[in-house]
Amino acid sequence: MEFDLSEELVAVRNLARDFAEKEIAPNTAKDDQEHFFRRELVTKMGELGFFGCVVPEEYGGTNLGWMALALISEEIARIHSAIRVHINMQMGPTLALLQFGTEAQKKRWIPPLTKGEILGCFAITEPNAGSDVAAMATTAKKNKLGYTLQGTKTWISNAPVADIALVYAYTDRSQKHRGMSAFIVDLNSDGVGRRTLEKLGVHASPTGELTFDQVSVPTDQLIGQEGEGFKICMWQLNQTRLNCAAGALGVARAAREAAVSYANQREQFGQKIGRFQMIQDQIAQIVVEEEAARLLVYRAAWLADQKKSNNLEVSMGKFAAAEAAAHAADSAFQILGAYGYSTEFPVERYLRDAKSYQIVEGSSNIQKLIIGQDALGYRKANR
Ligand code: GRA
Repeated sequence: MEFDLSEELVAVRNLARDFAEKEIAPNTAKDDQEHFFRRELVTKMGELGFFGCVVPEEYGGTNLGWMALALISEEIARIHSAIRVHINMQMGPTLALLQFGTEAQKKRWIPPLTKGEILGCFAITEPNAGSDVAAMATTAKKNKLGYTLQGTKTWISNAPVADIALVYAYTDRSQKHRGMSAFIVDLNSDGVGRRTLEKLGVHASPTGELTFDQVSVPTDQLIGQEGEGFKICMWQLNQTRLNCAAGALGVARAAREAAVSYANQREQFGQKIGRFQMIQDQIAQIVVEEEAARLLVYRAAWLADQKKSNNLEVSMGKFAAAEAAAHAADSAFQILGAYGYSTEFPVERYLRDAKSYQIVEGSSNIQKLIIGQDALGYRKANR
């Protein structure tokens, strides 16, 4: 068993840390307050190869692996969690194309997504289909030239700005989840509507609704076979979840660092508040939860790099990291008191952003369902 990062991974981590501290940090507070999406950050991350870690060189990637991607996401989310979301919006369509796309589809979309030249997103969630993916109502009806897409997707990260979307829709409702299909949809097509949605946190990553009113999708934009959509969706979610979990680690770390730093400065009752056992209790809890989550997430990434199935390990890592982030942010908030509540300090943002990790990419309850049913032998997570 090896716990040290290779020299290559240390270099990747340092590159991401440097980028986050120099290029993201100066604008973080302003972008959060103004709900501002900084397109040039996507371009720079593309240039640095951040979207190409699990992409072969022939499509413009670096092939450094899942561990590299996890380290990058953690470093970026430590500075600003919303910017971490940009990574997954490029990765969602890229990963589905890599695994299920034709050679022509890979060549068409993966290089520009990897370079950050076009913006991606993935559209699963609908007003009446969140955790229950199969309850979606969007349909893609076959016509002479391809498909006609009809329906509404909501809470889609990047919906207001993306160029293309990986969209899941029913081609045959009677087949239930076996009648779902996956498409790459050009979001500048006729009949596509977009509406921005406001939310508690993750402000610098725009979120919105996508409406498809009789949108034409050419046949060569179907990913995989008709009816493979649910399988593609579950596969894709397992990959993006891992990276999302790495983002949660970054938020947990940022909150823990803020709590420790403040506890070492603030004096009350004649001593640093870190000297009080109740503060030590809170710090100890968040340190251990963060570190336990990190080991779980890194193991899931390591398994992915070994090309071993890791659905169960990803769910464990995502659950642990989301909960660690939310608890660390809540504890930091409490330790900083009024300075935690203040919008002049970042801890209130950590708390707002941390809460998102308990919801997105499969809620904490969905992860527990996957883990619990696997443990009980009802449904194996790794298959
Ligand atoms: O046997 P079969 O052929 O009928 O197939 C079944 C099963 O074997 C079928 O799907 C198969 N399947 C899988 N195949 C491969 C199920 N899971 C997998 C898998 N992991 N890999 C139906 O199975 P089922 O168990 O009856 O399905 P279900 O109960 O409808 O769904 C299971 C589950 C609840 C886990 C699933 O629906 C799920 O993961 N729900 C959560 C949805 C989710 O994560 N949404 C995220 C939205 S995107 C987002 O949040 C973006 C945020 C951006 C960011 O910040 O990163």
